Amino acid sequence: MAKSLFLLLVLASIVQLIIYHLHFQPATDGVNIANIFENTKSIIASRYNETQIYLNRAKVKGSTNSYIEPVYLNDKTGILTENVKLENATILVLCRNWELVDILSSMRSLEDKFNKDYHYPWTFLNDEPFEEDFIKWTTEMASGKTEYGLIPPEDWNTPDFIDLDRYEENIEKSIEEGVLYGFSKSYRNMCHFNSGYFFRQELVMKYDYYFRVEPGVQYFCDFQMDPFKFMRENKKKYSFVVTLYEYDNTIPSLWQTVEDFMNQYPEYVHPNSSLEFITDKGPTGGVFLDLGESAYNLCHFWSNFEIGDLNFFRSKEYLDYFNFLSKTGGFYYERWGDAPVHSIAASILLDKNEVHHFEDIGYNHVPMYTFPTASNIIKYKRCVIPKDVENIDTEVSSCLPRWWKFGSGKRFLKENYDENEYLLFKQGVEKMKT
Ligand SMILES: Nc1nc2c(ncn2[C@@H]2O[C@H](COP(=O)(O)OP(=O)(O)OP(=O)(O)O)[C@@H](O)[C@H]2O)c(=O)[nH]1
Ligand SMILES: [Mg+2]
Repeated sequence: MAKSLFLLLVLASIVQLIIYHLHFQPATDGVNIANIFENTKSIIASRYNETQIYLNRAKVKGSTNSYIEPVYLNDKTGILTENVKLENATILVLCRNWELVDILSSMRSLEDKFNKDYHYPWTFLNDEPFEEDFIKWTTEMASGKTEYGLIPPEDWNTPDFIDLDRYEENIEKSIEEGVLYGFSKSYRNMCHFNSGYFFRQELVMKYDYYFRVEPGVQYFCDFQMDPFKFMRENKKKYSFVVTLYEYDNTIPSLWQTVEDFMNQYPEYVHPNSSLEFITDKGPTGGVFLDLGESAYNLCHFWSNFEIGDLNFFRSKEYLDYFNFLSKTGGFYYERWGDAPVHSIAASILLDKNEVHHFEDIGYNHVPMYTFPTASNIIKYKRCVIPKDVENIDTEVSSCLPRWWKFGSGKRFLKENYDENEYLLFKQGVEKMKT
């Protein structure tokens, strides 16, 4: 048995030697095996480099479902590091206890796409005390600390000077005319609060910047940057993702009130304001729209997404503006929304360059979607966009073309390219020149 096994092994070795010999015969037809080997080695090495680049990118992205420790982005190297300075900012939510599931969904989306790398604190405000369950689950979902504030009744309730008969009349009229949320008193309180009080709530006073988040919203792309830092470094005071036309039956006398305000305080209108953005009624992209009677073209920034400088809202200019508007009672005798109120303020009181359009975040608040369309941005920011949805930015109802024309123009926030590929490209261009 042992003998035949030995013979078998000897035979196998001989066969192996023959195969080896045949296979590695020096090439006679001009093919150099050593060269092929060297080439293969260099291809493998370059693939390895690509893999490294890819892995570095993957690290920067910090995939949500990976087990990478939550760490911060370092702008200079693009490599994740824990040495990053946070801004004095909070993510701000106004909502009701029954909106828990929808706010958890918004939180999860924003944590995954942005805050898991930064751990900014969340601040929750409510006109009623938050329930234990609400506090428990939102605290679990947040990667930063959470704070819960009860809005004082004087900041929330309908002001005493409002004539209740006139108020009731408008509620009835709004119902008859089908004004959006025209039936709701709490909606009016909410709009009044969001126009004049959110920025001076006790829990919010310590912050310089806020990021407004509403229940049931979604963010589609990885941020890969700190928008608060962007705001501070670039001296931005207000930012938006969607801009569209307001329903004019919610604000019949708003623009006249704004004109009265501007007449009383002409010095408040910024010399480089975006006034044209909100008053131009010309066609954009060949589209003609009937934009109502007043000089206001109804363009506003959709305020369910906002990142802003709280000190702008706390400024004398803004407070004078808000008080001027509030004392006319228009929040109640009509149904003024906080979106046109904020937008008109940002458009007249600020330098147009202090207002920023974040174009590559990707966002949905029912019923609108906005998302980047350039394939490289979608790829590098790992955007996942629902199928068969319209991008509001290219719809007739978007004011974005007006913003590009009359606001601070189109800007790219972050170049999404691989530095090595870019260097090769530049070298190629140089070569072609010589
Ligand atoms: N605490 C509290 N929050 C409210 C109240 N009404 C609205 N909110 C919040 O204020 C924000 C705006 O209200 P929404 O009802 O979303 O208004 P909207 O975005 O114009 O309308 P939707 O299309 O319904 O989302 C959201 O964050 C709400 O959760 C209220 O009565 N109390
Ligand atoms: Mg909403």
